[in-house]
Amino acid sequence: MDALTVTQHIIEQQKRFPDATGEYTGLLENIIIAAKIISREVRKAGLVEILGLTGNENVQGEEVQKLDEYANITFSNILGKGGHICIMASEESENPIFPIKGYPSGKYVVSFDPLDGSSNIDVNASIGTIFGIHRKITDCSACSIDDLLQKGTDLIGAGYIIYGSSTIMVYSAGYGTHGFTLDPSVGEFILSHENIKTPKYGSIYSVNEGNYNYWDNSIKKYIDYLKSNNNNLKKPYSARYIGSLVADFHRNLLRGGIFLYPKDNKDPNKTHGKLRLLYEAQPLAYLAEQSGGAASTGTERILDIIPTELHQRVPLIIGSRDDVRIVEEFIAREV
Ligand code: P6P
Repeated sequence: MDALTVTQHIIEQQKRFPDATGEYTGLLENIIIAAKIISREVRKAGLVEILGLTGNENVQGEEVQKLDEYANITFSNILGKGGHICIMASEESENPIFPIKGYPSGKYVVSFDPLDGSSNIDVNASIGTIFGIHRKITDCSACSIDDLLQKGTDLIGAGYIIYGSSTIMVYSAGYGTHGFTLDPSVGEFILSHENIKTPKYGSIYSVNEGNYNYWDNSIKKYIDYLKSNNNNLKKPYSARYIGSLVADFHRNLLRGGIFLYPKDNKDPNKTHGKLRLLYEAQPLAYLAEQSGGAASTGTERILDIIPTELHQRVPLIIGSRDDVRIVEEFIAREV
């Protein structure tokens, strides 16, 4: 197979649109450059004083790691100067982010989590960047939060970069999901996982069982079912939970399985689940469906949700299509 870079792949896909201006390709190039810079810093984090905490808290009330502050600034600056966006949302920023003063505005809207799983940085577990791309829907002179609060079915692209044993960018523009592995010796993302398809059911489940006592009965019954011999496999599923959404999602995307972060009544911030809709659940749901999988709150398709707040949280049940369906059946029975 010829080594195909992510840029060549995007240009190939752009040929589907004869009237394409190249702006979308330009935006993706900005994201790719930001990903390479963040990857470089993640790789050397243990060697320079950017491990540890900044002493600040983000809009979520979570301690901000130096590396995720760096990732947020890198992503915001490169896209904010690139001329392709008119507004952005970041997990690390309470308010929307606009193009940097003196730089042009564009026709795209990007929501991103600059470095998800950052609590794993100091223990060298895989972490990741997640992004979703919409077109603006308001007059650019009045770009507003309405451009950000769009449904996942209106996404025109989404992806993540996982900083693990290697740095891999997984991306879709609506024509399948494809993975590209960064070759540091040439500084290019090379096509390594073409047209990813998730098995329709898996043998892995990913959930923080420490919350078991705080879940709804339907989720408790479902996890008990997975651990029994009475499930669809006729043997217990295997538990795999890294505590880093991108890492858990990436494994299940390739191998099949189910990831759950349901709502729980342990923490008032998690009565709607812990994970955020705009820059975590939506982009990953888009990729899951592009790969033949599914993503739901348990009662509603993630991509159908109309966002109402920038940082709103949702329960997330995502992965193999048949596994997600079974969770929904358990929930429906309890209603
Ligand atoms: P818990 C990381 O902080 C994160 O946002 C996701 O990456 C991850 O899936 C989840 O939280 C882990 O949360 O409550 O299991 O530690």
